[in-house]
Amino acid sequence: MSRILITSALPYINGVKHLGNLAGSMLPADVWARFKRAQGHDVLYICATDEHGTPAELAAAAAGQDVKTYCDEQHEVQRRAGADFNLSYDWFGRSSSPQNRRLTQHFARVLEDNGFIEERVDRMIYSVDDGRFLPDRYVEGTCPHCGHVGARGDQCDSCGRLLDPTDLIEPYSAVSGSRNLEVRDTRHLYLLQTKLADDIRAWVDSKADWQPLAKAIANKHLDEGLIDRGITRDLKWGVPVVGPDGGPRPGLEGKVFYVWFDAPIEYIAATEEWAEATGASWRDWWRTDEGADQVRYVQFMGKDNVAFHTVSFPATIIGSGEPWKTVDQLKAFNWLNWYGGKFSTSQKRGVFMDQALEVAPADVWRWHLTAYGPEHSDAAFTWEQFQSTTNKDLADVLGNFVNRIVKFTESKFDGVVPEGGEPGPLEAALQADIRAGIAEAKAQFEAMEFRKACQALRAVWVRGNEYLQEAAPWTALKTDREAAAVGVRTGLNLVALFARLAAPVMPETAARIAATVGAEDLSWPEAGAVSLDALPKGQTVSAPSVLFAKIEDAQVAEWAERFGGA
Ligand code: B3M
Ligand code: ZN
Repeated sequence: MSRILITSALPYINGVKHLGNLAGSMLPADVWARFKRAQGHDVLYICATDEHGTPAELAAAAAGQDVKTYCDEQHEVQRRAGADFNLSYDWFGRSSSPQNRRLTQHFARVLEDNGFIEERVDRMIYSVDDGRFLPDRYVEGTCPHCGHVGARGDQCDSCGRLLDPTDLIEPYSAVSGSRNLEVRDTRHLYLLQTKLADDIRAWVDSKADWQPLAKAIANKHLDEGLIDRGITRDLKWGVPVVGPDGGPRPGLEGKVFYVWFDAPIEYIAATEEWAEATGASWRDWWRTDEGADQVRYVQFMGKDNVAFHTVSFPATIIGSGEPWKTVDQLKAFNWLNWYGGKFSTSQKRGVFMDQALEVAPADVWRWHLTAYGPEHSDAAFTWEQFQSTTNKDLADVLGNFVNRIVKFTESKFDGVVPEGGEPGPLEAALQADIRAGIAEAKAQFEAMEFRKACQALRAVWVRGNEYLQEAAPWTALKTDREAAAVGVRTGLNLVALFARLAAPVMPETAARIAATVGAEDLSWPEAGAVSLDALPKGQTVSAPSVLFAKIEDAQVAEWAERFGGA
């Protein structure tokens, strides 16, 4: 049994996340956390809302609320949305917590002590009409790299490059739209990434296990050359910059840390929040001198977040010179597109987590977004594909199998796991194939190849259906009740097994499936030990109410209309 720390990128506080956010970080992290727990490992899955910076301030202003009230409400909304999707966070924290404030200020202090932070007077965009500086997303304009119009001051959504607001061509204020902008002097703290570049590269090179996408993005940023980055902002909401005595820092009064400086630190701080709430220790998860060297740390995120996790956050950690745990495996996802276009929180395009559950149950979404997610390339969401995968994989293959065999047991075998007969060659062949299928699914889950893992699961379910066709207990029953009993018993054992295999992806339905044959074990099955004759004979079974409802064409039409689609 090993200890596994899992984090998924912290969702910005600015509204319920869309399915693309879910598919690219929280959901695969949850599936993997459940897979690892089901194997008996000690898993700690941490997430939080990312509450600082311009996304929070702009969204609060748009909602007509003060930022604190807005964040309090939205944290609760996101917490509930996660719970409704059965995201099994051990803790869902808040980057605005006192723990994160303390830790962020700590990192800034040690980085400065180590010579990696310096004060600089910088030229920043000031909006005359708004009477304020415009950091990050407060400025929009045209991307100097790809020409995308409407790029934000911190990052271009189109080409993914990190930007500085002064890079933008034809900039305008995101608050007022004003183009009456000036560049003015303002004093800020800079993280001297140039001094840390060699150490960061050596660290990236040492991470042999990272997925290719993460490695490629990290190397691209390192090859382009790191620059020293301003890590403070002229904003009201955030972790305040303080002096050595903890009071306002002369010359930097009223400034806060940049959201991307404090957000990843919240991974640690949220663990501290969890530890304080539960009486556990957080240090043995994060300090390599206190046991965290035994921890395997895995991060999940969309590809736009990779540079921050492979370069910027490591700069903070490495520059601190302190023995913090760093990421061992980083799984990055591409974009889930909405009919070829983009999902967008700010433009409310696509399906959002809360609305999704009005359309279909969590497990149906969880399957679709895991089995057909944007893993190795962007993937386009369409209602037609959602209908087709739900009906085929879930209703026809898995749901139908469970229904058919359990109902047949109820009608012909008194609703109990029957005795009698001996497994023969059909069962032996089945067992060999099932064992191989489970080994394949396990290997793919271990490799964090979610689409392939789901394909392997589906193949096992398909094999079960083939077996039932061959064994045909309904036909055998007419001539040979013993032979029929073997087929039924084997089928019911497959039901219990399928539940265990489905559990990481579809936890609620897995429990329902297991319950149909009176089973409760949802641990991950060890392929070599799988038996198809393990259920107690005489055990009562009972058919489920519909496991997976088929999606009708009329529903697809209705949803396309409601959510806008093609
Ligand atoms: N909130 C960006 C995002 O939601 C950002 C991730 C922070 S991870 C420390 O895409
Ligand atoms: Zn661009």
